[in-house]
Order: sequence, then structure tokens, then C-alpha cells
Amino acid sequence: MAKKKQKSARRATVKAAARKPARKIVKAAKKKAARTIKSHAFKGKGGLALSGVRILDMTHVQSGPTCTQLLAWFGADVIKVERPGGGDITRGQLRDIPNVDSLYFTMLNHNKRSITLNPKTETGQKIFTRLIEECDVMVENYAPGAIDRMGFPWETIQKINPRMIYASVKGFGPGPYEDCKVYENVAQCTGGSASTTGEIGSVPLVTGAQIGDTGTGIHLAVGIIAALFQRERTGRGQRVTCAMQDGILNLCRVKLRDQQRLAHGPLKEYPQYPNIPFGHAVPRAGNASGGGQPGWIVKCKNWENDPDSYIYIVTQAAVFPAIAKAIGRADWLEDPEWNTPEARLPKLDQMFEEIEKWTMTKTKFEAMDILNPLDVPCGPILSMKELAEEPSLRKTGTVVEVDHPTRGKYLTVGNPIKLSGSPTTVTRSPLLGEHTDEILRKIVGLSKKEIEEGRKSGVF
Ligand code: CAO
Repeated sequence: MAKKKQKSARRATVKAAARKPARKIVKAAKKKAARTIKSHAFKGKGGLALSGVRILDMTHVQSGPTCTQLLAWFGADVIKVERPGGGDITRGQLRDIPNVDSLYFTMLNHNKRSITLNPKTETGQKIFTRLIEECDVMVENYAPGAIDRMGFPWETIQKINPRMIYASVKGFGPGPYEDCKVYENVAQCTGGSASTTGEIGSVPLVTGAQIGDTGTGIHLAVGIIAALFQRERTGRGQRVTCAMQDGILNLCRVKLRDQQRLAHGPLKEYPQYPNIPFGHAVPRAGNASGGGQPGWIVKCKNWENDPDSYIYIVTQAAVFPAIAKAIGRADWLEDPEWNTPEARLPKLDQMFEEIEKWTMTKTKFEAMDILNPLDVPCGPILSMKELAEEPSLRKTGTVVEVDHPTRGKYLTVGNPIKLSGSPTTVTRSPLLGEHTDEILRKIVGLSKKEIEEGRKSGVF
């Protein structure tokens, strides 16, 4: 009964809003927003960490969707707004099965609902306004200015819902490049990752880890959660922005550290020391560990046939004696040419060649089994195949099998952040517009007839 009343009141609001001049709509919406949040945010003590938080998800491709997927895993109700007809472009990109949502899309959009809506139409504007009223957070990663051009600059969003947290990913922050479109590898190149990755004296390299997209998405999620926490005290929303260049630079923090150390002399732990002189900027360092502890990738048994038969070994001073004994070079421990970190520093390449002679007689897992009990920090180079099949990752929910109505079963990476009081259940990504009717009826308050009319005119 109460629900019925609520529903007809919402319908009446939408209809009335359509008649009112803009200022009145905003005023009414402000009141409504204040009521709305009380009614659904942070309801009760149980549930998941973000139960009761509703997210208006205007994201596409990878950076934004990673952020909202993470928030959905923590329990937020994520409503993904997609363009009628095609939806998020990644639904059709890198398809492995014809006419089925790609793994690119499905693996970035779990636990969300999907509504198709064109906010650029007159009715679409009103519905989008209602969604802003009803949500706590809006996330977007369209090109600079795209959401403004839809008619929803931050000032308008704030007026509609003063408690709204409005979060954006862009390629760059304010400055000469703020209007540029940016994809992953562009961000890696402009954020300091590519110039510091690769072999000494060779071309800059991008890394396979999506530090620009997923990395920035995670940064943005942290900002949103902080803003939600602050809103509990202030009652007001705020703007959260995260530039991919900034996110990458944050991840390359240690390289900016080295840039400043360079002014005081050569970087002795870099593999080019002492044979190749340093220039003015931090050079690429191959597989050197990047910290104060020497480390390198060495070959293991059958490396000639298996491209991943390698292990990373860190030779920190405390375990050097154990490594020397394990590889049959106990003589190093008596030799002043080898028995101090300073003595070893100029000839780390020789040291790792000796270690490699030993690792080449072992598989990467055998080497790991011998070195681990000796407290040597080391790790086999694991292929995607090995990770996909790793039982311990399945057990913790880091690798999950999901069932999808049109694709069938597939593997995905689950939530890498484990909350003991808010465990994640990964549910499949939504089909395009799968929840359009349900959201329009229950959240926006449209009637069946209004939905039919909107659908005919291509609004959703
Ligand atoms: N209904 C109707 N139109 C919609 C819509 C909807 N539901 N959702 C989005 N659109 C429109 C936008 O309004 C925009 O139109 P205008 O350009 O006319 O204003 C249009 O879709 C395209 O948006 P776009 O310019 O963002 O898309 P693109 O493919 O050209 O660029 C990207 C993609 C990623 C380079 C760009 O969005 C971007 O730079 N984003 C910010 C940085 C970012 O997140 N990069 C990471 C991407 S993941 O690798």
C-alpha cells in the first residue's frame, strides 16, 4: 500500500516536473533529493559495505567501469546508463562469439543493472534528472565536456541533488592537454611509466597491466568512498576527479624519487651502473627491482621451450648467504670481492649469471620450493593459463567462474579486495537495457504507457 502511494507520488512528481519551469523543477528536486537520501542510503547496519548507495553509472570502455564494478562488489546499486541501440562500445569489441557481449564488456561490468537512455532527448533529460535525484554518486569517463554537452554540467547536477558525489576520469587534469581524449597506452606514456619501462638503451615499453584504466578507476573509487564518508558529516556531495596521467604518476612515485636522487650521483642499483653513464632523466632499468634490493629475472629449466619458464629472485643482503650456499657458491661468503652488498653492486649481472646457472637446472616451481624456506623473496613468472588454473585463486574468489545467458560459462577476476564483513559475490554483467523497464518503473516512476511511448520514440 505504502509502495503504491510512493509510486503514484513519484509519477505525479515527474508529470508535474514536466509542466514546471526550470527553476521550480530544481527547487522541487532539491527537496526531493534531501528526502531520497535519507530513505535509501546507509540503511541498516547489516548488508554489504555500500548497501543503500545508488550509483548513476555513465561510464564506458575500461577506466570508469572498473571503478563502478568495484563499488558494485562492495554492495552499491549500480545503474549503468547506455546509449539505446549499441550501448557501451566494448559490448561489441574483441568479440570471441558472434552477437554475444564480449569478454571485454562482461569482465568489467559485473553486478550492475543496465538501462538504455538517451539523455540528449527532451524526455531523456527529464528521466536523467530524476535519476540524478535518486542516486548518491554519478560516475563518468566520457571525453572532456561530453556530459556538459548533454545538459548536465556539475553546477546543474549540484542544483538537482546537492548530496550528489560527481566523479570523473579524464586523461589529463587542468592544463595544456585537458581537452584531449586518452586511452590506456597514451596515459602510460604521459604519466612516466613508459619512459621508465624497458631495456636500457632500447625503446620505451608499455606494460600489460592496465595501470591507466583500471589503476585510475581504483583511484577514483577511493575518492568516491572518501566523499561518501565526508558527506555523512557535511550532508553535501562534492566533485571527485582523477586524471589518468596523475594516477600513473602516483604509481610511478619511486621513479620521481630516483629522478631527484640522480642529482646527487649515479643510481648505483640500476643495471647500467657503473658501465654506462647516466643522462639527465631516470633511465629504463630492465627487470631491476626498483627498490634498494637487487633483483632480476633468471631462466629456469626448459626455458628454451616454455616462454614463461623464469623466476624473479631478490638477493637482499640478509639472505645472500643462504642463496650462495643453495647455488653452490659458498666460497663467495669468504671472498671480499663478493661478501658485502657494496662489493656486489658493480657486478650484479655476474651474480645473477651465477644464480641462473643454478636455476636452469630446476623448474621455476622447484626453485621456488628450495628458496622459499630460506626466506628468499622470489616468484615464478606465471602465465595467464597457470593463473586461470590456480586452485588457491579459485578458492579465494580472485578467479571466478560466471554463467552468462548468451555466452555460457566464463572466467573472470573477482574482487581482489576482501572485506571480512562484506564478502563479494560476483554476478554476471547485464544484457543491454535488461533493467530499463524495472528502473523506469521503480526508480523514475514512469507508467507502462509512458515507457511504451518513450521506447517508440527512441528515448530508451
Ligand atoms: N545516449 C546518447 N549519447 C551518449 C550516451 C547516451 N546514453 N552516452 C554517451 N553518449 C555520447 C556522448 O555524449 C558523446 O557525444 P558528443 O561527443 O556529441 O558530446 C559521445 O557519446 C561519445 O563520447 P566520447 O567522445 O567520450 O567517446 P569516444 O569513443 O570518441 O572516446 C575515450 C572514448 C575513452 C577516448 C573518451 O571517452 C575519453 O577520453 N574519456 C576520458 C578518459 C578515459 O576514461 N579514458 C579511458 C578509456 S578506457 O581505455
